[in-house]
Amino acid sequence: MNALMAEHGAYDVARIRGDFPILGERVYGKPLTYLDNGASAQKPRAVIDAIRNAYETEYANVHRGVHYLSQRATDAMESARQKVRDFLNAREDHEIIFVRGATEGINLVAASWGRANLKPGDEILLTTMEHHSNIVPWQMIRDQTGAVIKVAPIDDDGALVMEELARLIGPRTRMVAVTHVSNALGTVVPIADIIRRAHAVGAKVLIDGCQAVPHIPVDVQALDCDFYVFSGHKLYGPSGIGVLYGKAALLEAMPPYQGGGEMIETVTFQKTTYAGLPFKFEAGTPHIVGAVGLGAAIEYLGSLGLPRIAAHEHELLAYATERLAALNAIRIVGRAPEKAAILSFTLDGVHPHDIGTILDREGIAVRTGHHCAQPVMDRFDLPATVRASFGLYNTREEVDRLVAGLARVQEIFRS
Ligand code: 7TS
Repeated sequence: MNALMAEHGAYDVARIRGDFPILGERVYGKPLTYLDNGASAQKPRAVIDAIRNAYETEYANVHRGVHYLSQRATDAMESARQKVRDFLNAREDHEIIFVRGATEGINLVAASWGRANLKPGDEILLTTMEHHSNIVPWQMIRDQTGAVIKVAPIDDDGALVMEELARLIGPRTRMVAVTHVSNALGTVVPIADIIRRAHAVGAKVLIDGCQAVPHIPVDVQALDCDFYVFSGHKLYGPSGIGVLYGKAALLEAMPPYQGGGEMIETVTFQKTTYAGLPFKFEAGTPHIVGAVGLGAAIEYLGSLGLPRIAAHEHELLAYATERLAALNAIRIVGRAPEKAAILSFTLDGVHPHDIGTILDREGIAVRTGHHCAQPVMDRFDLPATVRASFGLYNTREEVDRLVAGLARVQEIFRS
């Protein structure tokens, strides 16, 4: 921590909150307590200004125009691609494909890589704690190819059962698609170990990094993963933009996912040849300003230092876990030894939606429901949980407000 402090100074959360205009809003006359960062994080002024500046001063369609503004817009978008490459430590800019979000990134790999590589009986390995967006695309490709889906289980704490996972990786495994951090439980998955085991049998690995990149520095070369996806909006950037990283050799061998403008080299009615990477996978006009906004978000995170953000959130999660555990009748769902920024729980006798509604009246935004991870809910025999998910601007005081809100819920349901 000392080296980090020396580089960036102390982590001044009050000052950092000032970077996020929306945090000054009031909700039902109460200060906003935003604890739904796992769904979408709020945007710092640096991102909002970058979006505004892009529309006001450097907006035109990209990659096709010879005119000045088109060049400016193209440069801005390609500079964002370089920022993403640095952020993930990818080897090449063209290994970064801009997509709509993690969902589209996974669909792209499942459809393009899956159709080209999966045969009947080939196995796709998932885990119980995948978000639906890392389940459904694989089921769709399974149904088209005759591949088989296997599922690695989790234990009562919400940790992956590694011995079972190791047993499920075998000579028929072609793809292992796992989340880096569970959105419903907060579990940090030991992906380096999984990647090693998968590669030992020649399988490819896709990591769903949606819930990881806002909290954990990622180095795709050190990890040696084949694909890594994330969404901009959970990383303090805009919605409608996300990233698929893929190793160049794999992406080059994959057929296009969608056809259209931007992704071609030449077109006749007889035959079309495709553009090289990354454009082969970016059909149509992209979310130009979204990419610029994502680049600004990555720069902003870099200015704070991801390890410092992680340390702050870790401390907050430990504090929140301790305070909630001390409350009567609260059950914390997800107690894996390694967790990031997510606290899921239930309260005996009260439906999560009622808890969410009462907290909302106190200005506290949490998420309630199955969190698009129904297999996790089934595993714990629950219809839903309440989820508080922390971001770089949350404070201990906000945790105290959450605890007071929960006491209020208990009071209402006792009377
Ligand atoms: N993977 C994980 C682990 C996620 O948490 C989410 C979104 C997705 C994929 C899909 O991301 P998208 O940007 O393409 O929609 N998770 C959540 C959530 O936990 N609450 O709302 C969205």
